[in-house]
Amino acid sequence: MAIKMALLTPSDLININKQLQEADSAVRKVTGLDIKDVCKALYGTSPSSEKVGIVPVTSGNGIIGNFSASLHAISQYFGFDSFVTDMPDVSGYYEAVRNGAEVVLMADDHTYLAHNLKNGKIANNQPCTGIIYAEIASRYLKVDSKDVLVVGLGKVGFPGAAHLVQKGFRVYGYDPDETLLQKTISSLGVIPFDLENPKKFSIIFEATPCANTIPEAVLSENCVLSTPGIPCAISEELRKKYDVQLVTEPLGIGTASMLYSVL
Ligand code: NAI
Ligand code: 2YC
Ligand code: MG
Repeated sequence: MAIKMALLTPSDLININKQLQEADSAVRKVTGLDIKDVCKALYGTSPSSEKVGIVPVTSGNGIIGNFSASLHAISQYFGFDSFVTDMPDVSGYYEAVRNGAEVVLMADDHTYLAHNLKNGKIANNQPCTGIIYAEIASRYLKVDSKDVLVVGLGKVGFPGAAHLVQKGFRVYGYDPDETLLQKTISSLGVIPFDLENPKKFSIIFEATPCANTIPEAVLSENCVLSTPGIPCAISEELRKKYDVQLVTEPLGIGTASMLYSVL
C-alpha cells in the first residue's frame, strides 16, 4: 500500500532565509519572543557554534533540491557552524564524522533526524515540529482563554496536542481518521471537536497536508493559526478577513526545535 508521504518540494524551499525572517517576525508579534527564545524556553539550551554535518540521502524518492542547502542556511541562522558533505549516504556520514561534526542532520522519506554524537541525544523532526508550533501558539500574548483547537492528530499533530495538554490548556481536537481521534481522546483526554456545533478559538494549531482544513466558524478576530502544514490550512482571503496571525514555515522552525533539543 503506497503510503501518501508528505514530502517537501524544491519550490517549498525557495529563499529559505526570507521565509525564516518572515516567520521569526510573526513569532515575535504573537509571543514577544523570537524563535531562538522559544527554543531556549522549551529546552533550556543555547547553541555555541556547534559543528553540524548535513548528509544528503539518496534513498526512496531521493535527494530533494534545496533541502541540504536549506538545512545549511537554517543551521547558520540559528548560530550553528554547519557544512554539507560532498558525498551522500554512508560515505557522506563518514565524511561528516571525519570532518568533526558534533551533530549529524539527515533525512530519508520517513525520518528526519538530528543526532548529537557527543552526548548521544537524538531528535525526530515530527514530534519536535509539533511541540514547537504548539508552544508558539500557547504563548499568544493576547489570549484570554485556555481553550485551544488542534486540527490534525498525526505524527506532528499528536505530539503538539500532548504538549498543549501538559501546559494545562483545554484541548479540542479533530481528525477525520476515527482511530487517531479515539486514541487522542483516550490517551490525552482531548475533547473531540464537533464540526456541527463549532465554537470560536483564539488559538489554533493545525498539522495536516491539506488546504482549507479550518472552518470559518472557528476563527475569531486576530486569532493565531500556528501550522507547519503544507499546503497552508487557510486561504489568504480568509486569513485577511479575520486578520489571522499566521505562523508557518516549511522546514526551519522544526529544524531549530530538533537542534536545540539535542544540545
Ligand atoms: P500525518 O499524515 O501523520 O498526519 C496528518 C493528519 O491530518 C492525518 O491524521 C489526517 O487524517 C489528518 N487530516 C487530513 N485532512 C484533515 C482535515 N481536513 N481536518 C483534520 N485533519 C485532517 O502527517 P504529519 O507527518 O503529521 O505531517 C503533517 C503535515 O505537516 C504535512 O503536510 C507535513 O508535510 C508537514 N510538516 C511540516 C514541517 C515543517 O517544518 N513545516 C515538518 C514536518 C511535517
Ligand atoms: O535531500 C535529501 O537528503 C532527502 N533524502 C530529504 C528527504 C526529506 C523528506 N521529508 C520531508 O520532506 C518532510 C519535511 C517536511 C521534513 C520532514 N519531512
Ligand atoms: Mg518549520
